[in-house]
Amino acid sequence: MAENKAKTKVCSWNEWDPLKHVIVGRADGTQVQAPEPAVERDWPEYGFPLGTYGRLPKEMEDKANEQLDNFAHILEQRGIRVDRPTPLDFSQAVQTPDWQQASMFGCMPPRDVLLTVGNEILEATMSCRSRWFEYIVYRPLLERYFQEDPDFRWEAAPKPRLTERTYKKDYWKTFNALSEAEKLARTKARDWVLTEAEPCFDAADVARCGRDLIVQQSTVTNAAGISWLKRHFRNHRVHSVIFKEDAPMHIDATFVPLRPGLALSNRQRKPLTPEMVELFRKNDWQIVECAKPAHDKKAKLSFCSVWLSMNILILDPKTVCVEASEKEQMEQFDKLGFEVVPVPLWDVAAFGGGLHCATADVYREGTLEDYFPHQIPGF
Ligand code: ABU
Repeated sequence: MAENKAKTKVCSWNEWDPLKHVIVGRADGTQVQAPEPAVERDWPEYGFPLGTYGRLPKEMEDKANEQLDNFAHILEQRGIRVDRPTPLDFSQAVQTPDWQQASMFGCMPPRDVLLTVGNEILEATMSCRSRWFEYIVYRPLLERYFQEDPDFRWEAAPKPRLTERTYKKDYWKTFNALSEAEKLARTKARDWVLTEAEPCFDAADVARCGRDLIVQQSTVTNAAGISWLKRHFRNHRVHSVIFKEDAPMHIDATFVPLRPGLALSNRQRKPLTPEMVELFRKNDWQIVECAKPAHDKKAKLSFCSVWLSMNILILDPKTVCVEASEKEQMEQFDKLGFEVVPVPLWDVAAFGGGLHCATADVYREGTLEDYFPHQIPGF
């Protein structure tokens, strides 16, 4: 791909303004992570039983990269500037003074690490030891943006210690033995693997709607992380939300704002909390349930769900990229008045996600707006 010499402007306030510049991840060297308190992988059917780890198969990596390169090309053909991260050797062991971790993860879902709000890009804390150093793959880009855009605010949330205090001991061992009802009871109690010892969040738990940031508390984002975001984004209203899902991770396959007045909601992870319904109702937003996903089970070696069907990239309020196998989801967007751009990306699922996960906004043409002038006290 020819190097793009265009000068940079960093700014993006929401998920739908016209997209002009974006980062697209790469599959190179992605690992099935070594076990750690935050993550346990157990995929004996695919050669990775509990306790084993290592690089995803080369043929899977090649297919994923082919689809990511094609996605980047589709965006460039539409005049959108695309930047890519710089992979590291993710098989290497990493350590801080507090812990050692036998492998890293990869550089596919930039959305998990980078949160763009206005002219700021915030590096998220992350909550897995294997992903603690992942910000490094984006540093060449962020350094360049910093040099080229005098208004770019480059921020990093406090790096968490991720000691034993950060995690509930043996959380996944007991969780996996629970019934579905017991798992959902844990969700209701916001009782997941993270303690509240220190702020932790992934950027992909945030849905941006101008002055309002909808933040999901999840297995990777704790209440302290949301509190940190509230204190950091003082000119925004940060709403902490949960959905009916047993092990939530990232809001972008559960609740997706599409354009002013319209949002897409997961048809299974419901009902939404009353405060959330009320906020959207009071401000004349319509919430529609997503279509039926094309796949009935997770992709091979993927920790992401079939709800990647609604993990879309909005190019502007009338145009949306949808994974190419998701026929019903594409039809729904067509009926909602969108031009649909089909993008094959299912082979990327094992590398951390779908079209929204695979990207991070650098620039969308638009301004900060208040789409929710009528607020709900205490929410
Ligand atoms: N990172 C998005 C994946 C969320 C999900 O699998 O539902």
